[in-house]
Parts: sequence; structure tokens; C-alpha cells
Amino acid sequence: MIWNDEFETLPREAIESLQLKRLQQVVERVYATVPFYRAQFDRADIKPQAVKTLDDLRRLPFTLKQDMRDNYPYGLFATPLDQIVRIHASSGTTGKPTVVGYTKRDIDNWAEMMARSFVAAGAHRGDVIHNAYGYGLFTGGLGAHYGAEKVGASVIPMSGGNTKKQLMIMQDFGSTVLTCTPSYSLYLAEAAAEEGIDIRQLKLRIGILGAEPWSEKMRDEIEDKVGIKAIDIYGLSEILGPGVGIECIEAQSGLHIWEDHFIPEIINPDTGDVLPHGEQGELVITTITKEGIPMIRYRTRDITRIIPEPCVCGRTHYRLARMCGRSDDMLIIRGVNVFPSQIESVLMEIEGVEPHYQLIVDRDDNLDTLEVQVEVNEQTFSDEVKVMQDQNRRIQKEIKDLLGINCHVRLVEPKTIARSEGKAQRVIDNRPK
Ligand code: DLL
Repeated sequence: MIWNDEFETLPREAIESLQLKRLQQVVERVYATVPFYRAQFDRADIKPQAVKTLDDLRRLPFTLKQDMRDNYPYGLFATPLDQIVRIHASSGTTGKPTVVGYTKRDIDNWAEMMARSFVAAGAHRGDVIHNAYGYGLFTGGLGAHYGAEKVGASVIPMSGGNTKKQLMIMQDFGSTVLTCTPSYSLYLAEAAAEEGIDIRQLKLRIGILGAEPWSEKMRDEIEDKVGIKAIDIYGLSEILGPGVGIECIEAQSGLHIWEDHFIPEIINPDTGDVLPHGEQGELVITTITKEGIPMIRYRTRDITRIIPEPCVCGRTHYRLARMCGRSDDMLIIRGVNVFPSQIESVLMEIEGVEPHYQLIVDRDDNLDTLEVQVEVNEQTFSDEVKVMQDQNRRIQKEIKDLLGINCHVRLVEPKTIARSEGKAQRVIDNRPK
């Protein structure tokens, strides 16, 4: 099923001509209303009228998270505050958060994109959507909420936390769709088992999971343990919140990005050069309909590639491959680039290993060290030492084969690694800065 037949199946030429028209409008507007953009364009010696084709986009300067910080809180808003009906912010790990504002029309567009996303994921009117994304400054809760209402489904505004209550409500209210982070869906399954509930027997059909990186193997694990179809959803507060892109249930392969609202580019993160479709690099997004805080060539830091091939579902909007991590989460260990998701894929292949892990990075005698802590199941943990040793060696060897680095593996007892109600913390980097 498709929510918005007209826009989701536009032929490529129509998408591109709409994009160009909207791009020209937004560039004119930010130049006229946002001093930061005017200064950026002037410095690059480019006037809005110079954008004559979609390719001209590459002549415009990038916008960085730091630019949002420098203009904290409202400096990048393109409308006066009396037109802004909602403010969200993303929790910066250091310092001030980045602040975004939405006009009434922005909120409507967001709900439209989330409605498309729910329907693409296989949800519809009549579904009971159990929304366990956090409500608050984080965009997950309210973003999913408005979309669910727009679809006409019954939304339960659970927010995060209070896991026992979540399970009770899920059981009693007959939740059919779960929205939360992938790691929290596994935590729910585990907590259900502790309560004597078989989560697989509940009415849940679909999980719409995102806000953190996860691997294909993690999907298998979730589908098996939670008993749902697990659909990947992508978004970031600087651009919209959840619903920038979503997998369709037909293919479960790549996330359609709503190209009538966004223009995606993939760049080489070191040189800033735009890469051809299909090549992996950093995702850059330009918003072409946002009013409150339009973003011109925003560097997301997320690593992916564009899949331009047509999709079986009939949607014509390009897909983005599953995010393989963020360039700033990429660990450089003794000179080797390592994404936590690569290690996750290795771990998930190993029998008896649970999908709960943490990577501890440190420095010893000027040498980087990596310790992989991963839980094993009760069975393995009670097996003879030899079984554990074999498993340990196997993980070490597979990581060495894949990434070429030596690591220390620590198999830990079930339930020793901290569970998260939101985004999981996979990496602890103790190296001196
Ligand atoms: O996480 C918005 C969101 C809410 C998306 C609910 C999906 C579901 P932020 O807190 O601003 O916004 O974090 C954005 O999270 O740049 C990615 O690095 C990461 N991220 C989000 N979705 C995915 C995903 C929300 N599906 C940052 N896969 C992004 C991998 C993801 N990483």
C-alpha cells in the first residue's frame, strides 16, 4: 500500500523538476532571511540566481552541526518566532543542544512523511501503534505520534522507560505496531521473558525501528526474538526527525528518502567531492520544503550510499542503504577504520552470543586497544570453560579476518551489559583526548 500515490510514484523527471523549483525557492528564501546563509553564499561568491540546474547545488557551501551551535538557539531560523509552533532539540553530548523550529506547515509535512513511512512499513488504520520513542525535546515520540494519527491508527503515547508497564499495555491493549529503537525492542523481549510473557505470542506484527545504527544480523535477531517484521527508519532532528527515510515492507532493502522534500547527496567526507550513485560516503541533505529552519547541504556524518535502482514496491524515490554508522563514531584503532556495526555483524553470526555488546577502546603504552564485551546465553555460560574459550577465539579470529585488528574478547554473563531505553551506547572510548 502507498499513502500518497501521487507523490510517492512520481516519474524521475517530475521529481527532478519539482526538486529544482523548490530548491531555487528555498535558496532565495534563506539568502533573504538568514544572515548566516547570506554570509556563506557571499563568501563562496554565489548568488541564489546562479542555481539554474540541480547540479548547481554542489556549488553551494555545506552546513555543519557546528554552524547550528554557533547560531544557538534561533540564529538559523528563516521565519520569525511567532510562526514557529514547535521547538525540538537534539541532545548534544557536549555543550549546548542543536535547536530546530517547525512552522505549522512543517508539522503537517512531517506528519505526511511519517504517515507515508508507517504505510510503507505495512501499518494502517486499525493498527494499535505502541509508540515507545521518547516524547520531549527528542523528535522520536512526537514525530511518530503525529504520523500515526494521520494514518488513522490508534496511537498509544507510551514514550520510553517503565518497561514492565510497557509490556502490560502491549498485552492488554493489543498493540500491533511497535515503534522504538532496535536495542529497546530486544530489551522488551528479554523483560517479557522474565515476566513469563512470550512476546512472540502477542499481537505485535511490525516494528518500526531506528534512531541508532543496527545491522542486518541484528534485524534477524529481532525478528526472531520479538516475532515481528523489523523495518528500519531513519531521521535526524536537524533535517526533520524520524521519517526522512524508511524501508518498505515489500523489499526491506534500503530506505526510501522522500525526494519531494529532500535532496540527498553522497560526498567523500575528506574532500567534500560529490560521489556517483552507488558509492559509499557521507550523506548530505538539503531540505526543499522546510520553512522554520531550512538546511542547505547539511552534512549528516552518516555513512551510506544511494540506491537509484527501481524498487519492487513501486515507489520511485531513491533508497539509501542501511546506515553503516557515523563518520564521527568510526573508531580508528591502530590506524584501522572500524565501524561498531562491522563488529556487531561478526558477533551476531556466532552461536550462543546474545545481541548485547559494548566496545571498550583504550590506550596502553601508546597503542590503541579494543576490548569486545559480549554477553553469551545461559546455556553457553554454564558450559565447560573450553566451549567459552573456543567461542572467544572464534570471535577474535573473525574480527581479525574482517578488519585486520587484534582485539581482546570478554564473554560476559547474560544481562550484565547495561540496557538502554533509547539509543544504546555501544562504544566507550577511554583514550586520552
Ligand atoms: O534519532 C530521529 C529518529 C527518531 C530517527 C526515531 C528514527 C526514529 P537525532 O536524535 O537527531 O534524531 O539523531 C540522529 O541518529 O544522524 C544517525 O546517526 C542516527 N540514526 C537515526 N536513525 C538511524 C537508523 C533521531 N535508522 C542520528 N540507522 C542520525 C542508523 C540512525 N542510524
